Amino acid sequence: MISSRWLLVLLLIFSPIALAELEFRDPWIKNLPASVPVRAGYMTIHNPQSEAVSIVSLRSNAFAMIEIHQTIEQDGMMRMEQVTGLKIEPNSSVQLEPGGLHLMMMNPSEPTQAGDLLEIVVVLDDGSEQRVEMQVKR
Ligand SMILES: [Cu+2]
Repeated sequence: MISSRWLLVLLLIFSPIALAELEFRDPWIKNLPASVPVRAGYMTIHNPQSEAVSIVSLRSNAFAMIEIHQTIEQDGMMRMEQVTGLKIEPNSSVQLEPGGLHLMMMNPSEPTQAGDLLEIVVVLDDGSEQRVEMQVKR
């Protein structure tokens, strides 16, 4: 007979996790020379759940700061604007790609090289965190 303590452990292991889980597809960072203090990061973020999820912040040991930016055209000039709270609707995806939304990754702690795998932490609006490995590409 299973003791109630073991039953509790089994329930904890097999119960569905209520926290938000996003899927991060093809996360990569465009490499730049060491003299350039920022990198841009791209990926497709998919929310497979039935409720919207927002990314409230990002951090990494590999960068001093990470922001979400949107590239916009204004009066024929391209410029970037910070996005606070990137919302991903239920059962849909948001594309971070060159010329559009991107991660602005500032002041790498070490020079980056093509092939590097750099981990970032994505903080969601329910307080949960997800780790994402991003590959540096040329
Ligand atoms: Cu930017």
